[in-house]
Amino acid sequence: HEHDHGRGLAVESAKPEVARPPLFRVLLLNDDFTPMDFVVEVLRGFFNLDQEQAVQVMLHVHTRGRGVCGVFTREVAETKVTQVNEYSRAHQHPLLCTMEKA
Ligand code: TYC
Repeated sequence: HEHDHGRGLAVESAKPEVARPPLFRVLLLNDDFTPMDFVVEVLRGFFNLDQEQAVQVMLHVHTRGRGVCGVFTREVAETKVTQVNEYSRAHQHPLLCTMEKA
């Protein structure tokens, strides 16, 4: 049906409730060693933040200990965490990325 928008099997139902997926915050943790510029590059490259947003998040993490890079569905969040941690290790930085349920 053209108004079903692919939800399927609900064409003749009355106002079918549609489940929203659980969301997860992806976090960066502070450490004493990772260069600030590297953290900014990670935030720009993996989380699509512009320079100003990336510096703000990096400084928040630096001063508060942890900070949110973005909020995603489980699979996207897991992929971000893995890719950021692999990238940081490949560059020999101890930067840690993790996730928690929003
Ligand atoms: N604390 C680091 C420094 O002084 C910078 C830093 C910021 C490291 C954020 C990790 O998630 C981080 N060079």
